[in-house]
Amino acid sequence: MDQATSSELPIFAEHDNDPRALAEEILKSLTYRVGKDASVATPYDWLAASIKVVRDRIIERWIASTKEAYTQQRKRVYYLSMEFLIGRLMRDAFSNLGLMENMREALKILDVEIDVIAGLEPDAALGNGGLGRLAACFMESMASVDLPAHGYGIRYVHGLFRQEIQDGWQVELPETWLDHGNPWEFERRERSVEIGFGGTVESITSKDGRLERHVWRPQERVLAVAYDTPVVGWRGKRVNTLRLWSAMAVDPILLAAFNAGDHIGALREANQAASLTRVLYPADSHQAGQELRLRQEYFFTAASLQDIVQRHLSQYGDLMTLPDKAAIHLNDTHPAVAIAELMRLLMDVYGIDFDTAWGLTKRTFAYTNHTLLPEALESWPVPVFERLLPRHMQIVYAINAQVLLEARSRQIFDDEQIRRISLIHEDGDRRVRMGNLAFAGSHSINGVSGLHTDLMKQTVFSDLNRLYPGRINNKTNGITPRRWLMQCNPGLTALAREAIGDRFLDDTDALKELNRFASDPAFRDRFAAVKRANKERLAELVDERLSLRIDPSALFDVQIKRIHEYKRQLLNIIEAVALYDQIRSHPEKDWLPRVKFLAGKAAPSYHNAKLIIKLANDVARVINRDPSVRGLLKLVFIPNYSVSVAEIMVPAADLSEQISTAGMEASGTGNMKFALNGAITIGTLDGANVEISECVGEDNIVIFGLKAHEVEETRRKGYEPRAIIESSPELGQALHAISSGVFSPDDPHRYKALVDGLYETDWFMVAADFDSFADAQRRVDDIWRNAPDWHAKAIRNTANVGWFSSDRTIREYDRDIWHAGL
Ligand code: 26V
Repeated sequence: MDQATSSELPIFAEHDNDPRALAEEILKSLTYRVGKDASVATPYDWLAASIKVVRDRIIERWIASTKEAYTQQRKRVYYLSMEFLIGRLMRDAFSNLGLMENMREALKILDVEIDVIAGLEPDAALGNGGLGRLAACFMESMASVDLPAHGYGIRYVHGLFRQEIQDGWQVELPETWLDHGNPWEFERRERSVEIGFGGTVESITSKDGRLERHVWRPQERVLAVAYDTPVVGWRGKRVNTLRLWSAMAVDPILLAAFNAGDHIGALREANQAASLTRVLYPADSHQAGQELRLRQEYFFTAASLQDIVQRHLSQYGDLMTLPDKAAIHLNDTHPAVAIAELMRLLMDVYGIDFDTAWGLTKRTFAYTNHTLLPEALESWPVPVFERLLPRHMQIVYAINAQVLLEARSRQIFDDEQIRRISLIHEDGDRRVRMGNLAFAGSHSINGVSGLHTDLMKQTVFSDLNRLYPGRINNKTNGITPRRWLMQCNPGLTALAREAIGDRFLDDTDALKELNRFASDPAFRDRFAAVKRANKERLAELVDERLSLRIDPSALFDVQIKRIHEYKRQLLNIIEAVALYDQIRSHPEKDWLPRVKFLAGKAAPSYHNAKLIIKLANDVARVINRDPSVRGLLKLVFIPNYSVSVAEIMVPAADLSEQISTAGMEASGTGNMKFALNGAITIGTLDGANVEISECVGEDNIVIFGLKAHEVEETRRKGYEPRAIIESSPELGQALHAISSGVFSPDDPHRYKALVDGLYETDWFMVAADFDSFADAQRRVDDIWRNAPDWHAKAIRNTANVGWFSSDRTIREYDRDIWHAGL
């Protein structure tokens, strides 16, 4: 390219990034931008001052990147997501700009320890789990591979709740990430847009009685105010924008006038408006069902679409070219109402006919599905949808008529299949199926792992896939290696650079060169030393937070993720109980010291998930205090799991637990983070575990349990968990201990219903997989006994999972879906 690229910054002065110059700049920043003198500055002040110094450098590249997309008329990607689980931004920004070490030095000159102030930055926890973290990794990768992209979402005042463990139970407390201000965001009042809700639809007819157009007259209006955060790519190549919308009353003064001088009423209304973006919904497996959730979805979607259409029109002046210049991506169905909203804008505002609008819409949108769990598939009761979005309801009906017409004309579908294709679920209560809307309105529908995509074709979308063949495609998830290797594991990064040079920093496939070091005893020792140091850091955290001493030479066995029955933390805990029993009854055997770590949040309304947390804590209390265990087994539940906690736990893990019921975990991304950091996976052939196994080779992963098709067959033929439990003494004893109150003497029946559920239904096949899991754990023990062999396998994990970089994933999205010309 000979045009101005984002790295050429002719209009800006050169910055001096020498530590001394940076130190001076930080002092100035502290004085003039934070308004403090060094003698009274708090660590928070130093944090703000430091961020602002680096921010200046970011802003310049940000402006240049924005200009480049404009002048080069580049196609832009718009990633619409209800969640962006970003975590901290400081380390990310400093390190992607290559300023980490100089800033460390600069702060040292000022007597400030960078790690101390870095620890003060709150996590931006604007997401629940996998889907939100994926959006954050994608934002970083899109900037890193130089793709002009905008993320659109919601600026929740309260992110995912803070979890406290009180007496072993999860207690949810509000999260307040904005308390000390947010130096990364820029409020853009000038980009505010009005969003309507409710009201009526007027049909305008021409003189000759022909229907001309529809005018939606909303009853309520809320202002969406944009807050922009720069997203810095690797080596500062490009800086993209994450635009989060915040809700506000349209105009309190006007409101008051409108309310005929009723100021209290106006205030109440203003408050109500702002409450729209107050809090993130904390359930990630259950259809929320509340109207507020649908309001949130429409609010951020409509604001984003106005923004996108406005930007396109101001640059190109013609909506016919929208699909050539804009790719709008739906991160799950949460923003799927965007399809109806774009249709409304095209038809009602810009006067485009239905057929043309529908063609443009389909060419513009693409949709990613992230779960097959039926209870997580979104649908809205028609009466709610209609009351809140009357015009969109009409448009959904019109789209549905078109889809059903196409389906019927194919003459290959029976009535039942036609019913399944319909955007409206008609059995009992009528509901709008958001998945079907997203499918119908997109040219591409992708799953997030090979297995998940296959299952999508066979299950939820089998009929739609027959109606619109070729739309479904796979894009196996990825993770950003900047956060999940270079930043969280500087020791391993330094060791790899020494061994194979720097190429892997730009292309993780180059990690393959580490394979030849797997058999090098000296390298293995250094690899083991890095792991050991990471484990010591985690042990310190456990001591600090829980006053519990753990031995860093023990095997660190880690399962960290949302608490869900399908993820089977229960299987893991039951196995710990069985092992505890074995250690006590066979003290003569050569048991290996093991520490089992669990962490994760449960949806506040998810009874069994919360009970599983309590069980983990009850079992931990008993095992950790029992002298007859001689410290050979410890169970640790780390409270308030977050991105920042993961950044400490992932590099410290020896064993990665990825043990979901096969067919239920769409992909998993934690599995990739662990493997990249040299943990061995114990897992089922579920989600991306399948592909991890292919990459690292069967000898370097421990696979157990039923396969997805076997789970399905077993269920179909009639699964009888009781018989299985009765034939497995280890399992039977462990379950008996749990249900009879061995771990809950204060309330012996606490776990009775939970355990009875395993005997009676066991939907997640804990019993079916137990023996296989326990055997697999003993295979893990055997590998661990041979330390050089363990480390060789661990090295091969790091070496062979470079493919799971989200840079690769993003390039595939661009190649097959967005066509933004990478
Ligand atoms: C559903 C709902 C329902 C309404 C209330 C709020 C809410 C929030 C999230 C969800 C969907 C969660 C789906 C999800 O997170 N799926 C995960 O996506 C990861 C990224 O693709 C993938 O690795 C995980 O396997 C998958 O569980």
